[in-house]
Amino acid sequence: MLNSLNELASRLRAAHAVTVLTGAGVSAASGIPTFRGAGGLWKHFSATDLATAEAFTRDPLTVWEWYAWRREQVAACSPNPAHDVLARWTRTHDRWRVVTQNVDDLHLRAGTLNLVRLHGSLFDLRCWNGCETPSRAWRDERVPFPDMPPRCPRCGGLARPGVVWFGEALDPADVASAEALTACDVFIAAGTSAMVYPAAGFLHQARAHGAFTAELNTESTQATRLVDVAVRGPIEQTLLELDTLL
Ligand code: BV8
Repeated sequence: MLNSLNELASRLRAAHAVTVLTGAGVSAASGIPTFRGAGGLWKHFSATDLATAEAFTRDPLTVWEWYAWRREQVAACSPNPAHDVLARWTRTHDRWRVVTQNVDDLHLRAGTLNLVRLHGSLFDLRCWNGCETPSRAWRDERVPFPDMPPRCPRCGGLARPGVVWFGEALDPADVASAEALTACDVFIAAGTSAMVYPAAGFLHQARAHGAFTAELNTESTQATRLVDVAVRGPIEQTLLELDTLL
């Protein structure tokens, strides 16, 4: 592990542009269950069951109860050293950037600059009826919600979570920002199973741009065979170690 960490550190020391794609593994040490790990399930539903427009159409209250449960978890926890190291990197290196699949906003709370949030936020809401075009998200950090399910303040209709559900397109502006950041010297897949697209595709694009690629994860993933170095271990530790080598 040490030589792949040293290899990655020497590449980072020489790098101008660095892009880190993060997943649920980065928030695990904050107490947020990952999607595929233990505890990722809510009642007996899987994330891919509930995180769809079909599930919301069928049973909006159950889907809202799941999102309310996740908001309460996130509100009760704090960013961990993995978030802190990445946030400092973005503050001390203009072209070191974070692209996240996480909807917990812990990167924001850690002070990450220029964060690209691919899948939205648990604390943004939108109108389910689309009473406004283009639909604009509004911020709502109240935990718990005074009334369930939450309503659109504009039309009184049902509100929906401001996240990107499976089968829904990502915001083209976020995809374009992330794609531009694949043109980098070092691309790191951090705490992600690299199973969900288009997010998992950015590693391929970075490789095509000739970036040095690395994976930080406790176990091997879909991305392991694609990267130049794979560093095994809890990311809240490996990022701290890596940072001391810079
Ligand atoms: C779309 C928000 C089309 C909601 C999320 C190509 C091939 C195959 C399938 C597709 C494809 N293109 C599109 C698809 C379909 C689908 C998809 O990818 N399906 C997968 C399941 C195969 N993609 C979509 O539906 C996307 N939309 O394609 O639209 C379209 C286009 C135009 C017009 C109309 C439609 C939308 C995808 C976004 C879905 N929303 N989240 C919510 O959160 O409620 S995805 C959600 O799941 C997360 O955001 C994240 O992206 C993903 C979970 O992955 P991870 O974050 O990686 O978490 P996971 O638990 O899996 O892994 C954790 C990892 O951490 C593990 O490896 C573990 O070992 C590691 N770990 C744990 N602890 C630690 C650690 N590592 C280090 N340290 C630790 N301590």
